Amino acid sequence: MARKKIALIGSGMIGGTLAHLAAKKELGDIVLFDIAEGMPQGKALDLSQCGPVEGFDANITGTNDYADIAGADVIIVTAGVPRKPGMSRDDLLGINLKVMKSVGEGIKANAPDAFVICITNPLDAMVWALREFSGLPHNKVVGMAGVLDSARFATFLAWEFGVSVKDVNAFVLGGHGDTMVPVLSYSTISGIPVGDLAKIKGVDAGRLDEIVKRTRSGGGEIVGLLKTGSAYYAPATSAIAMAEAYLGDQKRILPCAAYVDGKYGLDGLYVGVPAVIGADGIEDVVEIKLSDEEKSNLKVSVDAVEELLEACKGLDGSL
Ligand code: TXD
Repeated sequence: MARKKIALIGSGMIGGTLAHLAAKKELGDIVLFDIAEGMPQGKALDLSQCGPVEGFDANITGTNDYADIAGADVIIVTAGVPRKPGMSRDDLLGINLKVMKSVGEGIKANAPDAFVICITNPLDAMVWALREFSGLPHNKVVGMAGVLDSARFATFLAWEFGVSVKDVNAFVLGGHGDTMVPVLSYSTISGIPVGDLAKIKGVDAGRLDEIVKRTRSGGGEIVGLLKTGSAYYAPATSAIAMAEAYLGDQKRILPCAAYVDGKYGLDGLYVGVPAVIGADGIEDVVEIKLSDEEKSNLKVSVDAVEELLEACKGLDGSL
């Protein structure tokens, strides 16, 4: 059986980390693509030289030519620009929308059978646009945010309760951004609902609220500390978990920005929901019961995503 091929569109901070993780785990051969000339080639060379030390077997190459992603099994997209001081959200949207157009066309022409994981922000709108521009089936295009947001939530819960992070199963729904919905009622520690353990351990509701707020602004907290960029280790490892679920037909239920049409009362848009990832890509979306408050929080989040989609349609007439 031929080795799998992983194409990384965007070879910046997350792209480089993705390549390292994918190589270490020997998920397949890796192609780093970027518009910056020399940079993906340089990173590929540097990463290749980790092989003898770390003992992994993967061919890692860098390119500026979409033809080199041909036949990719998995594509992870981080291409785009980050928001810079003075740039409005709409400015960012306009620039990254154009990037999604070129990436979508590159995928359509060269690797239409791939499972595509989008990471570029604003995530819920970019994954939708990438699907539109690539023309791939909805089950083969997904956004990464929920795995990361739940990992942040789980980290903060583990710290608060003084337990191993391995035992925390934290649950986040909705769009990636300030309106995301960390769902405490579905978050457990070794199967014990967080609310119950909070009572046992004397953690009050106000403290849990603070953890939810910190989760919502988890990305911003890191940007504030790094000053020159955003998080990349945890985003990369989260996307790799999704890629592994697909490549290994694992049927994992992971929170992802998946296409939802019908469930949760939604009418064809990408938003964070628990989704089953297996060999067919997104094989199912799990519709869980929500309290009235969670429902209304999800609505706020979905409204924010819809607003972004309208803005995208205004910026590109083909959408
Ligand atoms: O949870 C999530 N989804 C996220 C999203 C968590 C963290 C960061 N998130 C977003 O990922 C972030 O807001 C960015 O939109 C992406 C990528 O973040 P990264 O930190 O890797 O950004 P870099 O280092 O700026 O890398 C982006 C690369 C850079 O090398 C550019 O030259 C390249 O993208 N780029 C392109 N590549 C291909 N094609 C085009 N058109 C292009 N334009 C820029």
